[in-house]
Amino acid sequence: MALSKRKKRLILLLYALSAALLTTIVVVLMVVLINQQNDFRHTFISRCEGFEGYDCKKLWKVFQQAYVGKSACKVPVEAYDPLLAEAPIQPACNRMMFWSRSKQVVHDFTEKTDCFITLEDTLLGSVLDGLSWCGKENSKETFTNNCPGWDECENNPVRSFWKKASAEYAHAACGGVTAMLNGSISPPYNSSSIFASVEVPRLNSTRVNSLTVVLVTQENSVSNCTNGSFEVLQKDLDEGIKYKCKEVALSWLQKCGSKPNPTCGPCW
Ligand code: DVN
Repeated sequence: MALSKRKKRLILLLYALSAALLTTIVVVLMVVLINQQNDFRHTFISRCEGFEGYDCKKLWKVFQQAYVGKSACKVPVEAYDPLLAEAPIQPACNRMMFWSRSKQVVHDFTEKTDCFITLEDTLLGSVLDGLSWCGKENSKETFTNNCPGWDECENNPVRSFWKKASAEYAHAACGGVTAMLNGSISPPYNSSSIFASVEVPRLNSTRVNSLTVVLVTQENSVSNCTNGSFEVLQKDLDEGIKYKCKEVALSWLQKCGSKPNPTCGPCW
């Protein structure tokens, strides 16, 4: 039966409304995506400008070349070679701190004085700390959502960056270095961690003379300096680097770390 004119008009109106709604959704998503990309770029540039002597806009371009237009699981560590060449890690002999499964504790401790630095205090470590990013094939955009998780694939943009930066940080290490590890887990030295798999093997005895492990303990601690994984650590360590381990209570660390320490007297 032929549709009445009224019904035809109603169907056309519904089509028009659906098209308008779809267009609105696409536009809103585009605006959100553009804002997220701009926010990420703005965060990168403004954090970078907190460090003197760097061309932050150039650094942004070099950074993007590592992952933009690439599948988010096909960004190898080497993709960041130009970035680390543009902003190399500056050695800070006797002050370089490594860590593993203790990110909050170590940064709470190091941020209060100039006695120690971590990778996250360097230009690139600071600019990208806590951020997530990726690209995709045939796109010139930086995405910050729906990127692969840390363990989702080996060659994801974030994990490859931290492996590259960690390798360079360890390569630059000199003098006596320190590693703050977590006594509340076992093993405290985990061979699959970045510290064990990337950084320890790159501590070079021609530049590094000692490694002090600061094992942070609490009431629930399950590990101490006799933990078997520290035997593995000593085997992994370049010959000639003196090793020692200190068990330090978190409460003492928080107390000692919060006092002014102009001479950087030891807390352990
Ligand atoms: O020495 C430090 C420092 O130099 C750093 O660059 O590498 C060393 C720490 O890496 P790690 O030994 O692998 O220690 P973690 O605590 O296992 O992992 C360090 C960070 O990698 C974590 O803090 C995670 O970053 P995030 O999410 O806190 O910004 C990330 N990470 C490691 N394993 C992860 C993971 N993120 C998600 N899922 C995982 N399984």
